[in-house]
Amino acid sequence: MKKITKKTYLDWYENMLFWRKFEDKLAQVYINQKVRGFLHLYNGQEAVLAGALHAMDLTKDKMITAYRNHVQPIGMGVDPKKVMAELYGKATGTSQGLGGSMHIFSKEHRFYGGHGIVGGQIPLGAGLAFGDKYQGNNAVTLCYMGDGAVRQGSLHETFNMAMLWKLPVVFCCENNGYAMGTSVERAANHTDIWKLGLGYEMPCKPVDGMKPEVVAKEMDEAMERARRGEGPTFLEIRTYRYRGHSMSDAQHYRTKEEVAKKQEEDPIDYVLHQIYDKKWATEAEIKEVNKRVKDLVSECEKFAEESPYPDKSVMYDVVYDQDNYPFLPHKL
Ligand SMILES: Cc1ncc(C[n+]2csc(CCOP(=O)(O)OP(=O)(O)O)c2C)c(N)n1
Ligand SMILES: [Mg+2]
Repeated sequence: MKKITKKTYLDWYENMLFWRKFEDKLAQVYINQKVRGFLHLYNGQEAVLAGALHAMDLTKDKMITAYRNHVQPIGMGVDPKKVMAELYGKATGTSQGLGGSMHIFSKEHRFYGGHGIVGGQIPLGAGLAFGDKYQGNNAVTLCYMGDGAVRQGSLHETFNMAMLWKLPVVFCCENNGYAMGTSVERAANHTDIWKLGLGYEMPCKPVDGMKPEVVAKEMDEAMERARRGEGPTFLEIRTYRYRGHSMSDAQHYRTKEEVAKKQEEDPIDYVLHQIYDKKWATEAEIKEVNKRVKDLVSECEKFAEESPYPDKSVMYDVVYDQDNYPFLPHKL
């Protein structure tokens, strides 16, 4: 695995803080109705992404996830200004403003969405891995899903084939405790989600998702296994989402005290403590980082605000179009 150094922690702090503040900004502009539709935020889960990115080979590995998908593409290298613009529905967005919150996508950065159907991305993730194996690319796909998605049939069908064909994929369940308002305890008679891998003899284990170095280590082992041709791994990464399922969630299913208790384990505070403990940065240096983060978030907001909406004419350019399937008169 790439070494975890002072620079890793400093980068983790800056990136995770940026993701957090980027999403806080989204929550704010959503309330002001600049961003519409659904909005599912990632606050609290940042260490899962930070650790995974450390283990990935960002020159060739792929990532796919569900609808809680704004910061992952940024981690993969997509310009955050374009992600913000996509959420605003602006022409400068990652999908020209036509995808919106749940559908961030960048083929160039090997980020394959952004999927609204719970569990829908699981077979697609295996498909990406199948493509890489078939073409001999030695790349690995990281396929995220929520604790709700693991109860979908698509996971089980995919696990079977992924093991049968030893596909280079890491299945990563981000167990944040809830699927909308349904807790893991209410959804199934066992709460050790990682054990679902046992039925397929897939290597599997639970992972502390609040510490990026723990995630990085487990993710690295899984990715290396896939790279050696030994097939998939299933990790249940235990984390927590601080905000509601989406912006319209009144959160009657949990108490404020529960959320506050979990926030005591905050992954960004944790990384900052490591930095201060080891004297890797002074308070003044951290203040500079905080300012950089704040400025970049403002830059993203300004870019999105000032960008134009897509021209109405593109509406018909992005629907399915095939010469011998002429039901719709496109390109009016
Ligand atoms: C097939 C399908 N069923 C139901 C829904 C409605 N729905 C949207 S999100 C969600 C909960 C999923 O929770 P989880 O997988 O734990 O992901 P999280 O939101 O916690 O990230 C449900 C039931 C859907 N989008 N797709
Ligand atoms: Mg969940």
